[in-house]
Amino acid sequence: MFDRLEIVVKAGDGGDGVVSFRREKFVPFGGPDGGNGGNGGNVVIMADSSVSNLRVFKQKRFYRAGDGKDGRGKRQHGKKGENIILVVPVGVVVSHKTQIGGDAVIADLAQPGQQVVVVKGGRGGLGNTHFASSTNQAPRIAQKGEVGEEKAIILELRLIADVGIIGYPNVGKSTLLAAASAAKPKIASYPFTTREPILGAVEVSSQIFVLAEIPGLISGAHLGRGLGHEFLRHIMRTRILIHLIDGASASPVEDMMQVNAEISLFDSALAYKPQLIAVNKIDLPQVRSRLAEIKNAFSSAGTVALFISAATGEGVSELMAEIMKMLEQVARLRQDEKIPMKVFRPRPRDIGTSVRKEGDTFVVVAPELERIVARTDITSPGMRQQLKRQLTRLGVRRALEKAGVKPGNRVRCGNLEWEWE
Ligand SMILES: Nc1nc2c(ncn2[C@@H]2O[C@H](COP(=O)(O)OP(=O)(O)OP(=O)(O)O)[C@@H](O)[C@H]2O)c(=O)[nH]1
Ligand SMILES: [Mg+2]
Repeated sequence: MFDRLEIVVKAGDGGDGVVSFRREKFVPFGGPDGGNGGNGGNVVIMADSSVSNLRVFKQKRFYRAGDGKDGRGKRQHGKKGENIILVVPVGVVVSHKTQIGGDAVIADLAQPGQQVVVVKGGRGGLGNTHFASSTNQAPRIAQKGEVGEEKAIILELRLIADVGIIGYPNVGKSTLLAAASAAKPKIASYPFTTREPILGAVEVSSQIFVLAEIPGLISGAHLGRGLGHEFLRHIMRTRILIHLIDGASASPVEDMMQVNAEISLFDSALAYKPQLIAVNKIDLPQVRSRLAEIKNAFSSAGTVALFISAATGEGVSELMAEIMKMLEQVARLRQDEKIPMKVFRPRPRDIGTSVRKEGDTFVVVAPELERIVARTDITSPGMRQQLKRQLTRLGVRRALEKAGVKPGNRVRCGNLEWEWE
């Protein structure tokens, strides 16, 4: 199951604006008519219930939206670049790698149709028409298109189940899922029969909840043992856990404690998730004969256990009714909690201006200036003039002077290097 992977997305570059003048017979001074470049396309990620896994992203890792076309004369603006929409299953959490390391969540696509723009296309440059003014009627400047953003994006599929069944291998999780829902998981008398989480819908007095079997929980699962910790992530999304225990085990209470220790090692928040303990396989004579003993052991440990036989169905509907009650309680508790469903787009935080020296060159780090520089055609005197104004406006001039810049020194910002004057 491919449920966490990284892709790289690149938004389209903006088209360049152009310098052009009207040329018509018998019109001696045609005005500027250079059009703007088109904006680059965005990359959008959208959740849709028609897909169930992230397999396609395993094959193709790089996605690029269309570039904007350059503007042309006669005030013709360049065409916009095409957006691309990547369709993912419902339940995908989209995050991106931050520069300081680690991931930052961009969106939790928990509803069908929910979408997020992960990288935005570069803006098209303005044509010279835009720069005409009363004092400059024949501007020879135009902006270059902005470069589209590029990001490493992490897609992570998390199940959306209301209730998760956890427990050691072979305790009867699949059998319980099959008994309570229409799901048909494979059942066998050896551990790790179930290798991927399986969902089933459970109906209790005309209300429905989704139940999931979470496979692969053994000691050391949080370290990647057994099937690894892949599936432990899914538990985090569920609202309640059924903690299933094999009644035939030497020490059911010990089993419970070990599994709980394991999940809280993976994420301490899991220790607080509501749990219902169910002891399974009570149809077996050796289990039935020690029911009272097991019950006492659990109550000495401070918990109450329900007793079921997933194989014969004994106690299963009572267990599900109890779960339904717990779900309603949890829902009531949650009503006050604001669950952020809105898709948001964090903006990178500006880290301000700084200047350092590399040999004889002064290197300026100023995110906003870098963005402007990337869009400036430095060969045009008009744009150089504009750049100078921006240097002052953004406080870069002051920072450079403070660092001791003198006319004739080399200064670099982004990809642009020039001589200080
Ligand atoms: N007697 C009896 N056997 C059961 C019961 N529930 C499950 N079993 C048996 O226990 C074995 C394991 O059952 P599964 O449902 O596959 O267990 P699981 O927890 O899903 O196992 P994995 O997916 O391998 O981790 C099978 O042989 C089942 O027939 C029960 O209530 N009574
Ligand atoms: Mg199973």
